[in-house]
Amino acid sequence: MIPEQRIHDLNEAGLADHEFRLRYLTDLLSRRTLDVQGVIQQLVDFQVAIPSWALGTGGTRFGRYPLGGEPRCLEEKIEDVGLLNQLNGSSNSISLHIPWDIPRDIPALQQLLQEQKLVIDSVNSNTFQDQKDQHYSYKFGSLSHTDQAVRQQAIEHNLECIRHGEALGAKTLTVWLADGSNFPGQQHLRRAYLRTADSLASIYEGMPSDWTMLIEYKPYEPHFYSMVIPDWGTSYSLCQQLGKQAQVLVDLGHHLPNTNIEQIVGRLLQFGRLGGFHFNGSMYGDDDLTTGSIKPYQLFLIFNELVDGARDQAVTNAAVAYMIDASHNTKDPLEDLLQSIQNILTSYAKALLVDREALQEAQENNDVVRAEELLRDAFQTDVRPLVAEAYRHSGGVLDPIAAYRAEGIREKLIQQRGKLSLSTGL
Ligand code: AFD
Ligand code: MN
Ligand code: MN
Repeated sequence: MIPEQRIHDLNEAGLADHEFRLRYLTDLLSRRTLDVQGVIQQLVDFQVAIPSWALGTGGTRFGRYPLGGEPRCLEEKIEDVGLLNQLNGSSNSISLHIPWDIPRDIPALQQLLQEQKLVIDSVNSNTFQDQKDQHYSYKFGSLSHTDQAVRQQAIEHNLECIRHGEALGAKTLTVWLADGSNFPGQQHLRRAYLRTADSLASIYEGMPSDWTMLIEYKPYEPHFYSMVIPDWGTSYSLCQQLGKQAQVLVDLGHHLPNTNIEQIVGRLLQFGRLGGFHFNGSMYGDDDLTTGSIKPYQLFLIFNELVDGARDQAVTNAAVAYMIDASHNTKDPLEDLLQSIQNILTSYAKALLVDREALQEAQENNDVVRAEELLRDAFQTDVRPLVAEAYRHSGGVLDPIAAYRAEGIREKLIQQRGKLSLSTGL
C-alpha cells in the first residue's frame, strides 16, 4: 500500500492544472444546467471488478513474455488489485477463477480483503481444461458432454466453485462454457444444447437463493465450427428456462465483426436479463486488447444504452456486474488495467453528459442529424478532469499511471517476487 501522505504529495504537482481544467469544464457544463457534481459522484460510485487471471502477462499459444513480479498466489493477486484500487478508487473487487484461486486460509484471506478494502466479485468455473487429478477429460465437452459421468463431474466443479465463493462472501457464479465442436457432424447441435440446459439446471438448483448465475456466450474459440453457447440469444434462452437468478453476461470480445453490441445491451436491459459485462478491446480475436483502444465510440454507445436504461422507469434490470476481461500480452498488466479503467470511466462520463430530453425530441421528430450530433457532442467533450476528480474524491491519485511509474511499483514487485515469478491464469 502507498502511504496516504505520498498519495497527497503525488497529487500536489498536478493540482493547479487539474483545478484549472476542472473549473473550465464545470462552468461550461453548468451553462447547460448539468449537475456536474452529480456526474462526478456517479463516477466515484462506479466500480469495475478485476479478474485474478489478468494480473500476469498473457500470451498466445506461440509464446509469452513475462515482465516479472507477477503475483504468485491468491494473496498477492489481492494485493495487486488493492493497489489499483488505491490509485483510482474504481476497482474494489476481484473475481476468482477455480481451480487457480482455491482459497486456503479463509480467515486470513478475509482479513487481507478487509485491509485492502476489497470484496470478492464473482467466482468463475473452469471446464475448458483438464486438471491433473481429474477423472474424466473435457476434450469433447463438459456440461454438454454425451457421457452423463463427464457432465456430472463438470456440474460438481461448478458447485464446488459456489462453495469456495460462499466462504469468501461472493454471490455470483460466472459460467463461460467452452464446449463446442470443430467439424460438421461431430456434435448433434440440438442435443448438445439440451444436455447443457439440463446440466445448468442442476447447478442452478444447488445455488443459494441470493446468488446469481451469469452465462457468458462466445461465437468461436476454443472451437471453430460450433460453440454450444455462441450468442446472446442462446444465453438468454437458457436463462429464461433456469429462472430469475440467471442472467446474460456480455463480453465485448465475444462478437463477430461489426456486431451492434449496444443494441444487444439495450435488448437485454429491456428484458431484464443483463447481468454482467466483460470489458476488453478486440481487433480480430477475443479479449486481446485494452478496452476502448480500438473502438472508443462503440464503448461510449454501450454506456449510452446503460445510462439511458438506468434512467428509464420501465427498465427493471437488476444492477449489472462490471469486470475487465482482457489479456495483457505486451503491456505491464497493471498499467493496462489502469488504462482500461480510465477508458471505461471516460466513456461512462461522456454518456452521462448526453442531453437525453433533446435526444428524445430529435428521435421523435426523426431529426437524424440533430440526434447524432447530440451524441457526438457528448463524445467529443474532454471529460478527463471529471474522471481525475472522481479518482481524487475516492482517495486516489489524479494520474494513476504516472503515479504507478513514479512509485516504481513494477520494480518493487520484481524485487519482492522475483523476475521469474509467474501468475496463474489465461
Ligand atoms: C476466456 C473466455 C471468457 C472468460 C474467461 C474466463 O474467452 O472471456 O470470461 O476465459 O473464464 O477468456
Ligand atoms: Mn469473458
Ligand atoms: Mn474472452
